[in-house]
Amino acid sequence: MSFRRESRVPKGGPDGGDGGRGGDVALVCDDSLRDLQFFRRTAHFKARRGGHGRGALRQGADGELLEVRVPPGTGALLEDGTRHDLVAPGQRAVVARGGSPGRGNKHFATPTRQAPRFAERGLPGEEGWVELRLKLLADVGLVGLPNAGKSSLLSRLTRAQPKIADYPFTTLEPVLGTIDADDRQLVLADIPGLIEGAHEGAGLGHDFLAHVERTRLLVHVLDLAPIDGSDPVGNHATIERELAAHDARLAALPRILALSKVDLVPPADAARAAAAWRERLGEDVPVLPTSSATGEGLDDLRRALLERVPLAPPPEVPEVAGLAEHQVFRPAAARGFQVERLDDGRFRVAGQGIDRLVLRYDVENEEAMAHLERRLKRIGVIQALEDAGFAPGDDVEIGGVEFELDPS
Ligand SMILES: Nc1nc2c(ncn2[C@@H]2O[C@H](COP(=O)(O)OP(=O)(O)OP(=O)(O)O)[C@@H](O)[C@H]2O)c(=O)[nH]1
Ligand SMILES: [Mg+2]
Repeated sequence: MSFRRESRVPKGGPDGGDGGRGGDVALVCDDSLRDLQFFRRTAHFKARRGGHGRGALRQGADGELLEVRVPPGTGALLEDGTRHDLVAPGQRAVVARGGSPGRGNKHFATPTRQAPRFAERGLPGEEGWVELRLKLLADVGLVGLPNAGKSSLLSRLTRAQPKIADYPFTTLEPVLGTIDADDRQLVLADIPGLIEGAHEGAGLGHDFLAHVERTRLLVHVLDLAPIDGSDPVGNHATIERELAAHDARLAALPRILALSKVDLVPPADAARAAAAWRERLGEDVPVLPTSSATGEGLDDLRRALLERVPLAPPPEVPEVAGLAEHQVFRPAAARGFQVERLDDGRFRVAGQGIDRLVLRYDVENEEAMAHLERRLKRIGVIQALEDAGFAPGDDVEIGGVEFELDPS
């Protein structure tokens, strides 16, 4: 509430500006994220309130939008049942609207009330719990023969704890782990070992080749000294053949060759083997000697993964992209209201729209009350109260606020 005050204008009119709208809280899909770990530590998010309106019709600033970043594949379920699927980077979904602003006293000036000494209050914004669920898509697939050391690598590169044992087919289902870098995350999938004929259903690997289909890079894990005495060159060819036979797209994915268990062979042999593989595969495929036992080569592998996996939108999702943004569901403000006579003689009016109306005004302010009473009369609330036995001066409760209603 404000009045114009200037030396040349002795009786300036009302000039209180409107308040600013409260800030919204929105989820934003961010392709540098891969998991929801952040929300273990932080569960409350609050946007800023709008600024107060001020004199000279200055409007209060709108509260800033608060953006909460989530990884691609996040589904958000709101308390009212609204669902948002955040799949495409940059996609945004407002999950809580800021409160609507109150209008300044200028707005309430009429020919008969030229100096309104009240203004509207802003309303509280929406609040509630949002359930986040993530459908994880792997960026990197670890492929190789059974017992090659894939799960061991996953356990050293990420916090995942897959089962590891000295027999083939230890891993029965894909296990995912996340590598955290400063500015992004990567999801690694440990795939059950592939064997010859996997693309036709042999072994366990078959069912899981589908999981690597959507990755962006494969790490071929190759045991330098297999216990069965088999030849690494032949083993490598077997896996590559299975990948190609399953899907041409898989065969075309970029590769890293991780020579595993180098601690088991003399260093000179390991170096010779690595050189031979580099020769064989050419410069497009990095060849990295690694050991999950000693940690050798693991930093190099981590670095190579972060370098080589492109930051790009996950495949096969864009049609839905525009959807969630427009999918915001607003229950129509309930228009009806009910009048109830309480045992102690008070009256209670219930209705969402009416509650919001009453919250707008200061019941201690007589002018504001007179204005509110006129509005209640126009909506039909006073009539309904009278039908229920109300007499001017009785106490009324609306929206949790109790006051004496005395419409003249
Ligand atoms: N010495 C040594 N042993 C290793 C290394 N990596 C894995 N192993 C051993 O090799 C065996 C197989 O390892 P896993 O990580 O379970 O192999 P995998 O490729 O996941 O096997 P499947 O799940 O059966 O396909 C286990 O006994 C591991 O302890 C390594 O770097 N050095
Ligand atoms: Mg395994």
